[in-house]
Amino acid sequence: MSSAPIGKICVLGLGYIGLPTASVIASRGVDVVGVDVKQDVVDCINRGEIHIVEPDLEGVTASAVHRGHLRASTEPEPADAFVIAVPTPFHDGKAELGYVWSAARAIAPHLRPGTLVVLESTSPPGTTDQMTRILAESRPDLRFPARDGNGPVDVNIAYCPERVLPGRVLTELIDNSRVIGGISAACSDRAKALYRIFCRGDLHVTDARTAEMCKLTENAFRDVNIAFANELSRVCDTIGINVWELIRLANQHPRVNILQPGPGVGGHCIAVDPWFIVEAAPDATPLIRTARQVNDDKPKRVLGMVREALEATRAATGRRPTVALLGLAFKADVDDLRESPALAIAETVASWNDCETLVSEPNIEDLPASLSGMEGVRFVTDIDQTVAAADIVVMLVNHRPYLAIERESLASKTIIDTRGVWA
Ligand code: SAJ
Repeated sequence: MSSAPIGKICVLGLGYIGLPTASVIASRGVDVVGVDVKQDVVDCINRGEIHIVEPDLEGVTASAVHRGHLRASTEPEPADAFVIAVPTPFHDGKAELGYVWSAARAIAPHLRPGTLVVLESTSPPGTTDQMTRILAESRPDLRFPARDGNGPVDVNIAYCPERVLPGRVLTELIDNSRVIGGISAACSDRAKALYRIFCRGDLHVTDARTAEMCKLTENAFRDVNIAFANELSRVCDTIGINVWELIRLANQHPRVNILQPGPGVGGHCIAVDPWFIVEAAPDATPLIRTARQVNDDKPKRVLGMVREALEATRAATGRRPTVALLGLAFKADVDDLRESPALAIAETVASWNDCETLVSEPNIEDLPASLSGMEGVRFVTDIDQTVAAADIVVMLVNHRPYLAIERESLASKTIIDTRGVWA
């Protein structure tokens, strides 16, 4: 094993995780080359700009680029360490690991004795072992680690999942503790040296499969707990109890901490990762699978409420109702629409074409393609005017600007509050 200093790092994938990671490491004075298959992303970063929304990231990236520590490219190049942060989407009941295998094949020619390879992408248990096999096949001239082997190796390999919360990535990247799962103990030690460059949190060492499963477990834990809150909201609707008050009171118990119901669970992590566990052990996961289904069912229930409110308004006024949909993002104060239940609800309401649909989303400039040009749908920016014009107000995302809406302005409206803002 080499304990040579890590002087140059190549980060593959410049998305929501790879770009902040590359920028933060470069801000510590280490040379970083970030690799992405998209030329426009590479060009954007090389200008010192960023292509995603994340507080404070633009300044860190710009300064790293201008000081010459961060560069982007479409091709990997030789480095002391490679960090793979490419997407691992889930389609048709299976994790798609093609981007990980492509990244492994792309870096294989650049490996040399002493190189460290860390996989950060959310992955099913066994992915890091499989990646090691692919690298070993590509480079028979080098010695690779084995789970139970202690012999000398040329390349160290580890799994280290990210844990950062969108919207707080820069602080969490530095302060959160991390789990590092080396293929061998020596690999973990080498990976620790990499994360010590920028991470102030504790670095907990385990094996690669446990680290892979740990990431999935954290997100499945949150999903199951949100499902509990969403199921409670359904129970409360059925028996006529205010779920927000109920949860607030139950949470006074010293060992109870219920999460918040919502319009469904979105984003590219919590709504996806639990399926990796279900795929790994389909017969052992009735709870995790059901939680996913409870959360996936929530947007349909919200749509049922909107449909009812539209019919009641039409019956009472004899005209086409106006509905205001507040928020499209997958959660508060981000611009990310991926897997967003709010967006899915807006798309369905728009497709009915039986109301005027006013769509507000303070974190984007215009309607997304799936809504723009649809009959009866309008993107609005003035929140008070929007509320004033609506018969039905649907609170989908508790973005900060919505918290200033005056209660009195809602007095004559039908309110569907999926976030408990006005509970
Ligand atoms: N949500 C609720 N009720 C709640 C909390 C969240 O309905 O009480 C909804 C949100 O509105 C959103 C979804 O759940 O639609 C997910 O939001 P989130 O804030 O819980 O999580 P993410 O997806 O932004 O980030 C998660 C985090 N994981 C955990 O907290 C266990 C983060 O630390 C991970 O790094 C990230 O997934 C990831 O990349 O895996």
